Amino acid sequence: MSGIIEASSALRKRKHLKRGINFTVMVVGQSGTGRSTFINTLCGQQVVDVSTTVLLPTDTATEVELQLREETVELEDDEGVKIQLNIIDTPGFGDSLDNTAAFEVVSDYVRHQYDEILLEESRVRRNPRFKDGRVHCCLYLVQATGHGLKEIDVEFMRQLGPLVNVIPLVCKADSLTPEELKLNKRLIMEDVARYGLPIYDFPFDEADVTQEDYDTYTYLRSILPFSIIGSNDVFTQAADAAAAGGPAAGEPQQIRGRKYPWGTLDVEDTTISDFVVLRNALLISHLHDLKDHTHEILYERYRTEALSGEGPTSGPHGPAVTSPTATGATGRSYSRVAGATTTPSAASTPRGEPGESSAGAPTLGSPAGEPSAPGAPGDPYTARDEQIRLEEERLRAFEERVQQELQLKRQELLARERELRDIEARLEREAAAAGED
Ligand SMILES: Nc1nc2c(ncn2[C@@H]2O[C@H](COP(=O)(O)OP(=O)(O)O)[C@@H](O)[C@H]2O)c(=O)[nH]1
Ligand SMILES: [Mg+2]
Repeated sequence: MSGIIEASSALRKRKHLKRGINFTVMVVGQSGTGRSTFINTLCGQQVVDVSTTVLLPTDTATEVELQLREETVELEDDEGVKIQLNIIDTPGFGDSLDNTAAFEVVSDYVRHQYDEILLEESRVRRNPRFKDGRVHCCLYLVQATGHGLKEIDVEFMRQLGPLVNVIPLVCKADSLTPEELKLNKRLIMEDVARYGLPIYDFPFDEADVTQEDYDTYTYLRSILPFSIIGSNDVFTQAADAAAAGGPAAGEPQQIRGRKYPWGTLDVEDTTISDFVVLRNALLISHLHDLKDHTHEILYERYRTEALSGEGPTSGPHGPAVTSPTATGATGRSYSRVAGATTTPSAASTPRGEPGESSAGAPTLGSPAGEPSAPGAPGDPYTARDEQIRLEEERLRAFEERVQQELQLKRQELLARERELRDIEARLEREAAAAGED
């Protein structure tokens, strides 16, 4: 079946061959589920140091700060297609008793990227160096338990599903027997259906796809959630004599695997996990689908709601994320700023109510018990004022940026003028010296 996935690499757009494709994936899951190991496995290199993803407890014992740690890796496949893979790890996720704040950090980050695009779109002159930081896919790691989803899983997918392409994974698939894994997958999908969780289930337009693509889509849907096995270790071992098309029998072969007392397991073995299928879908066959879905459906909905001032998506989300700070040669790190997580309205407007996943904008006058604006629960007038305030804030931020740009341009011109004057003076001096000779 993986042949079908590989064959559909024809879907890839050739124009990206030279330029490289920018693709952003966020990996979310409770600590210990194997997030970092999965990232290293996906990238085929040590991108995240497993031992240094230390959890930093904050002032209270039950609160653990969630960090968003971004790394960029350049991947190139055998056809020379380059992918700038931005991968965001989420150390600290799910480690608090109350995970509301962690959900907010993630959703604020996603919204912030949309806000940046919105702002960029409204510029008279585009910034040629603008980087589209939108998250194209959020891989959500569900613990392999043999049961269905836990409350934290349901809540996360419910809240983030309308904003970003969430794909559920069952991690550490090697800890379940094949039957247990099958049951685990079925129970997870039953929960997804029961709670109406808006996951990315490889949607497609039947009228628009070839038979081959149709088979790929339906196959990918049928194996959701993808089961994965991760490893940080690469071993050299003799190739399996039965391996068709691979190195000759007996020839040493590098495998990324896990060593057990009874033997070594290859994470790329398609008979024991869906890792290779997932990697191909993510980085080859469905990379553009994920990007298109992000732009055409998710961002478009966000944009409509933000500009019409409707729904929970309105309002700037900039303060949620600190500006990027260098964490080394490869990456950037975002961490939550205490006390400056969201604007009051964005934080207090309830999100993720059942049914919210549809494009319909939830009303601003919030349901009972949930304040829609500070100090005035459910008051539509206060909500309207709040909305106006947010719009004003957005405009102010925009104005500030324009001012900064102007200032920069002015300084550039002044510097240029000084340079020209210097050149002029030097030429005059040289001419005078030449005259004296
Ligand atoms: N059995 C098994 N263990 C795994 C797998 N992936 C990661 N681990 C182990 O789980 C532990 C936590 O992994 P890590 O990647 O640090 O998890 P994180 O806290 O979610 O980033 C480490 O000891 C890993 O070796 C897997 O697929 N199977
Ligand atoms: Mg980690």
